[in-house]
Amino acid sequence: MAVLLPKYKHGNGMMSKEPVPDANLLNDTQNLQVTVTPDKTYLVRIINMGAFAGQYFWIEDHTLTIIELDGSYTQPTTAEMIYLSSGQRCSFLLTTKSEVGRNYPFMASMDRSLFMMAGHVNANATGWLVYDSSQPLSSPSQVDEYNPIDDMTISPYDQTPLLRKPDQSIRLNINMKHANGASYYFFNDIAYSSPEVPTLYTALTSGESAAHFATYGMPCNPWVLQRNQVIEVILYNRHMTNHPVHIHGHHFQAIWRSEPGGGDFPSSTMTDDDFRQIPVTRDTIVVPNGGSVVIRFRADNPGVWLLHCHMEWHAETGLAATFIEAPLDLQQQQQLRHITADQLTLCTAAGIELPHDSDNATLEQTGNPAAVASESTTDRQRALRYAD
Ligand SMILES: [Cu+2]
Repeated sequence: MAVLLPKYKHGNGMMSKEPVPDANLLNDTQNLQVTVTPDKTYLVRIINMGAFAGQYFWIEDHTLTIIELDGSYTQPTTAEMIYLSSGQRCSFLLTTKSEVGRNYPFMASMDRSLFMMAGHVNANATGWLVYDSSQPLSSPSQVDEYNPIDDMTISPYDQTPLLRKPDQSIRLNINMKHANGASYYFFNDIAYSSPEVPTLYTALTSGESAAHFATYGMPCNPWVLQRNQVIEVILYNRHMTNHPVHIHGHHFQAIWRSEPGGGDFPSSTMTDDDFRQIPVTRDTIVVPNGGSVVIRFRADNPGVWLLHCHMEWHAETGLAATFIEAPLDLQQQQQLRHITADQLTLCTAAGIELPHDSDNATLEQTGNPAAVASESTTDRQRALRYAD
């Protein structure tokens, strides 16, 4: 990533075409063998830890019983195939067959519709459930089409009903552009860039100003959320491929999703009665190309949380926004008086310049904004310019 990212960002013939993986891997290998015994139920946890490609996954002649998505337990739901975008997770129960006598392949197949760059790709990784090591490892059968279960149809284990009547509705348009030889991804025409003062410290040190979005500067695409309100985010994907959008700090309800190419969410004609009444709960959702998705969550977790595309290339070139949730409550909770040594280590690792005078590394919650970075151009100064 560190080698490829500058090339991706600045062209070099790639024209923001994401590097295509050379090969697919299961547990860092190919031809993975998992020994199983008959008549037994296994819990299988699976994560797409890749930076870019979505994955189809299935086990030949076996049914998966999904019980968890992205850390949120679900009603047991059977599926023949699942799709995991980068960053998505799933747990399923797998009951093995009674008879022994052959072994069964399982497959992970990369979603090649995402690939803009031509070239040879070994998109499939095969492994085997090994019932009998004396038997051959047969080749997987061809599939005619990918037909994974629609995650929107899966309901949460606790049957939490739809969060109705959102207090705040946030619209985010996904798009990308080339400019000056570089490529950028946008939510609402803003390509995220990291503020000079980390947003958390701005929230903790700017007193009542922390409750105003302009305090944070537009480059971090800030949205201030009020405590315990129902927040709705409508994601419009104006781009030609899908984007898996992930939020920190919450599981959300995914209450509506269009088909690919399905256009904008018809907000003027939809009411709460038109949504799934017990919607799927997860933290990463695929927003289809040329389509849209509606998610909701309750702002009950004060903090500074990123919402971003889980494809690393896009997150790195701007597809991120910052939710500053209940910042005044956060100030009360954190009672942060000093930047700890741990945090200073993080700053150093992130290349954030520290004040020369160590006394300046003290945060006082006096209502005096941006206490840690009074020099140079600060996030707050940018914000004030914006406010003008
Ligand atoms: Cu993306």
